[in-house]
Amino acid sequence: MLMPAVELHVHLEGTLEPELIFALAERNDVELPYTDLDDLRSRYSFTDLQSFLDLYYANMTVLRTAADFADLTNAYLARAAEAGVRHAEVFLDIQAHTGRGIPAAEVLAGVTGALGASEREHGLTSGLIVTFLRHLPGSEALAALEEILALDVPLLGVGLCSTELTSHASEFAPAFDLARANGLRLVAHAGEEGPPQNVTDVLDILKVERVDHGVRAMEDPAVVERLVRERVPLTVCPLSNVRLRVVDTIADHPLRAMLDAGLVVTVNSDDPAYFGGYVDENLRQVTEALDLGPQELTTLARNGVAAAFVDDARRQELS
Ligand code: ES4
Ligand code: ZN
Repeated sequence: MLMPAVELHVHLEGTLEPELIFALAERNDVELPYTDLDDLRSRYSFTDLQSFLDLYYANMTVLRTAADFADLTNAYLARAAEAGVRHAEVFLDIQAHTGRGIPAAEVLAGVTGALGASEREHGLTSGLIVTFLRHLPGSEALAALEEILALDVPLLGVGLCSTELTSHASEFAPAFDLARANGLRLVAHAGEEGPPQNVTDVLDILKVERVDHGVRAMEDPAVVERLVRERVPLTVCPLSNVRLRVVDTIADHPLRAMLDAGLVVTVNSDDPAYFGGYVDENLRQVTEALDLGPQELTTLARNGVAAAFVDDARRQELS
């Protein structure tokens, strides 16, 4: 199968597999509220985004040291390499860790150490995008970015995730303005559970260069027309959308309609440890359910390369 060479929408904490949760709990003496692996796995059934986020944040308590974050990152990189990924841009919810007392420097030492060795150790290039949590105040996003910038670690960009339903994008404009002033690349989740207007807002107010998910943009032809005209990439995550009930089944996924509309869509895994598969499995399932052919698969691969935040030389290599 034609595999896309890049992954642009994956939350590092969403790659935390049940086995690693138990191993890290043991290493760090963290008491888990699950009797065993099967008990934990039985909870991976979600009714909406929030029901997933509750478990996702709870499981992060096992991540405590730089070594834990390095192990998590290396496990993802190894699995991505296996899927044929040659360039990955990974999200990190830094506030979910600093908020429970883990210093940003500890988290970032583990993550950036592993990412910095990704080419040598796993054969893929990578970049880090720190994602602000939309359920927390915009002032905390700004403070988090100020703290990270002072640490002077390698950083590709910033993003925005968590629930779209309880805040306005404008709250995060100061953080995104500071990121832009520091030459960082900008992305945001929008149009996942929220309406098409949220997609317009992150483009106009936060000036993002890519939209994460964006599937609900399909409800507004004017928004679709703009995204096509401006060639704004949308990082779509099919299995995530099914598991979080954004769409009913994989066969109902709008990916083919999005391609047919001329949108610059890519296929990604989001939180693969929770949603039933890494990027290869996402692609396999949409290919089968939507009967995608070589033309669509080539377009998806090309879109990924075009949407990646890489220099011209690397883009050429990935093409
Ligand atoms: C997320 Cl699927 C999804 N949507 C929004 N925020 C997130 N954080 C982690 N996964
Ligand atoms: Zn996401």
